[in-house]
Amino acid sequence: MKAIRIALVGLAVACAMGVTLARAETALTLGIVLGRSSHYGVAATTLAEEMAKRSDGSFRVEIFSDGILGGEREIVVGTQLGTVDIAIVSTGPVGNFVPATLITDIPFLFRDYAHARTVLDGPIGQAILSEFPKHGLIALAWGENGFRHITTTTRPITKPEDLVGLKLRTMQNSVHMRAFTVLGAKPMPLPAPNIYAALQSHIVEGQENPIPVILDLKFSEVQKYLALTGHVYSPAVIMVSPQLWERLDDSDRAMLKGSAIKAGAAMRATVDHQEQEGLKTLRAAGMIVIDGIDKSAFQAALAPAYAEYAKTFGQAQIDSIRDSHP
Ligand code: EAX
Repeated sequence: MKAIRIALVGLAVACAMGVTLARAETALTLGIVLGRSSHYGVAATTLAEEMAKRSDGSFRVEIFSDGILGGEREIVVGTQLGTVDIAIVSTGPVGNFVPATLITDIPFLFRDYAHARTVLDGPIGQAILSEFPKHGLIALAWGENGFRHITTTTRPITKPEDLVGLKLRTMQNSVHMRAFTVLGAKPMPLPAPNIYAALQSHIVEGQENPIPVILDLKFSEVQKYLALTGHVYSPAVIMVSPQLWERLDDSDRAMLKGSAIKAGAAMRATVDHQEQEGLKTLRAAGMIVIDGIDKSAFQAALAPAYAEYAKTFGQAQIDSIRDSHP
């Protein structure tokens, strides 16, 4: 009893002297499928640094990169279960959990990066993020994966007809898969960590991804052609588990959200940089880059898919995105 009294007096004295008692350190698990130097890695590192700075070191974010926790689908499941605290993933597989994100995956919906970023940071994009909690996920901010292009092993893609019969790895995304089926390809959905081996063993003849992903996963080692189709703008989402969110007070929630927004901005800046530099690197690695592709031919060939998207999402909703201007 006497010892407790002494401890309490000591605590009172310490508080009176304005000594702030250091909070116990909280370690948070963050999952990404790409490497530390990728746009996902930069976002993860930015978020970790921001959290450490804003919390005086009481939050330590442990980054599990390179698909150590599995593909993006597995990372999202882990976030729902609470085994993953923070996830930075493309919207690719997210539509299987939060259908409201699927509209952003429609081919040729976004004109350019400025258009996409304005829409996602505006009311339409924020409304989509607000759909996550009802599906067991807390979305804090949009990141960015980038405009997707097609790489192939043997046949260069210059027009829609070149896709006919092509075994093409896609994300586990129904909007993407429908589009490539309508174009005559054979979509094979695989998690990102499996793409390289599938290309190397010719299980698939091609894949489609933004330049930063093509760089990080070293597809130039197993792909000869890169067709700059830019057929889909691929958003990324920075999300946390409900279990973590419930444990945080309002101040820590604001800190985490602010750190996520900063991470999303760093991700976009990295995409800008890697898009600039990436083509030089990929050409130097031996890839044959096909530019000047007639995107209107792909859009025309996608007409049946667009008719289905209009039924699924509503033409008005699609037009509200397409017609938005920065
Ligand atoms: O999010 O799976 C994909 O093609 C994604 O673009 C990649 O995992 C980065």
